[in-house]
Amino acid sequence: MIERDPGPGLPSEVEDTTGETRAVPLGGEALTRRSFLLGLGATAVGLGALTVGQSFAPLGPLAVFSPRRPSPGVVPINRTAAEAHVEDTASDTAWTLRLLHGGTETRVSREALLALPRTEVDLPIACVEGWSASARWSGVRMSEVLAQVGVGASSDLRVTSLQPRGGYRVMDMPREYSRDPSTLVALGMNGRTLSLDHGYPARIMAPGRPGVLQTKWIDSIEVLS
Ligand SMILES: Nc1nc2c(c(=O)[nH]1)N[C@H]1C(S)=C(S)[C@@H](COP(=O)(O)O)O[C@H]1N2
Ligand SMILES: [Mo]
Repeated sequence: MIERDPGPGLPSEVEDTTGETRAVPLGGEALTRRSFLLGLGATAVGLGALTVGQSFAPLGPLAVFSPRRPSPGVVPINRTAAEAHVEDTASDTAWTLRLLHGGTETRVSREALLALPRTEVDLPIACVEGWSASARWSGVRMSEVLAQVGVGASSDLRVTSLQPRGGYRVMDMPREYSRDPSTLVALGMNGRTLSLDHGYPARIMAPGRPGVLQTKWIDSIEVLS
């Protein structure tokens, strides 16, 4: 299997200041049909806009001519909201993030999350299927979310997805990640609201973890210890 090291993913190490997204397919990658359409969209802007809506970021000249990143593209969608059976639950305006801590549950609306201090980080999604793609993510630091319910950042967490079943429904996050200032409950990508397929209403983005742990469509965050 071909894998590209995404690096430690620190914000300073990703030179994407344009807000553009670049995918680097590494061969042998089973891109979804939608991702394929996204690729087409890069050369046919009108079609792309119609086809992919929020997921599409127009490519500028820098992306085309950059010698270091010769393959312009977008962040592929590993599994769509439809495929994960979350279209209804994830687009429900009554959605709340459920914070489970010390035997209690606190529900935080998306509006309330948006009202918290916002952080932006450049982080790659590195999928074991053989691609890595960087984007600028905006959201609320995990430490800030935990602080809302009086929980210290240095906590072991269990994150669940709205996804009803499947191996990526539950993700454990050790404290070294939850306390990292780059670990976000992400609400936006490349200057836009997160698209449904990229994890709306909220997803995890953490540095130095494989794509499989960047949980989309968050339902709950449980404080384990
Ligand atoms: N709930 C959920 N989260 C998920 C997945 C999933 O199938 N379900 N796929 C994971 C994998 S394998 C990858 S590589 C990334 C892809 O994120 P993207 O689709 O926004 O690029 O999401 C991760 N988060
Ligand atoms: Mo992945």
